[in-house]
Amino acid sequence: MSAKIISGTEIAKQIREELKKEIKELKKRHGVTPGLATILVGDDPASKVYVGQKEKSCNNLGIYSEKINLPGDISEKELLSLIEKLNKNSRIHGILVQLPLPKQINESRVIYAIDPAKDVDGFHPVNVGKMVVREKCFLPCTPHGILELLARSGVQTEGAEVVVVGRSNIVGKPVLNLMLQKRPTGNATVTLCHTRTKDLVFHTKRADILIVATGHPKTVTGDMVKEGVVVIDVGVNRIGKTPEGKAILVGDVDFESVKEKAAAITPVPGGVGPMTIVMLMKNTVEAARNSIVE
Ligand code: L34
Repeated sequence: MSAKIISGTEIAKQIREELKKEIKELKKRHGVTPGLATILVGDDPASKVYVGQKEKSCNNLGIYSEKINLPGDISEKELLSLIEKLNKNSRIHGILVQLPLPKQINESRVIYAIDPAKDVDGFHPVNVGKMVVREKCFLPCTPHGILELLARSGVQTEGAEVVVVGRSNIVGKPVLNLMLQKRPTGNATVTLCHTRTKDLVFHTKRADILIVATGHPKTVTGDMVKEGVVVIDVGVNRIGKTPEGKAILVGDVDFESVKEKAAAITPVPGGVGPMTIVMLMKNTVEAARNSIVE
């Protein structure tokens, strides 16, 4: 058996079409154009690509965007004062500070500085807390994108054994939380594995749905999964360059061996990545809508 490929590229396109309509409505009815500020500190090649894609997606949808590139040696104080200004800027509904940040900057101070109403990444502790207790808030883009991918490709999560590998604040922990909630796209039994898990294979073999976000290539191979599993590969690892100088990308899952056993699997590229971007657009539109005083 060879797995069905779950295309994030295709599903993201569907969601973009839905968003285009909403954005038109917002403009027509309320005269509001959603606005996103993206901040990139330094010149990490992967971060540059991701922020570039976010800006491109804004342009494609008719979202106003400000892309701010700061030198890698900028001080934390300067970054915080820029965020203060954006918090007050009424054209900007969403603020995104691309992570990771250089060493001299304390990431959590930066995240705290963002107005939670403009925190379209859903990283501010106010939003994280609201997510956990299920109040209305911005959901983090990658985990929310994963839920949408599953729902829109017809994968049932209710009562499923979901195994997450990786415990980061931006993927593992929030996806664990969303999946265990009693929501139409969750309601699963969830296990989270990490570097201190005693018997990783015991858990991965039990998974109906396996979500892998370890940040390392080939964390999961075909012999570690059961027949018929649905695999979501969150990783994007740059493992070298083609002779033409293009980056070679692989996920956290050994695609070739796992696809022989899986019922469905997301590819890298073209899986979770495009979903992260489109969910950011969705949050930005929501932030703009929330800003309307009726
Ligand atoms: N603040 N920092 C903040 N918010 C985020 O949501 C992110 N993330 C992660 C890193 N730092 C962040 C992203 O945007 C990872 N991430 C991200 C976004 C998009 C893609 C991958 C990671 C993506 O579109 N990947 C393409 C391949 C693009 C390429 O590298 O050439 C894909 O098809 O998977």
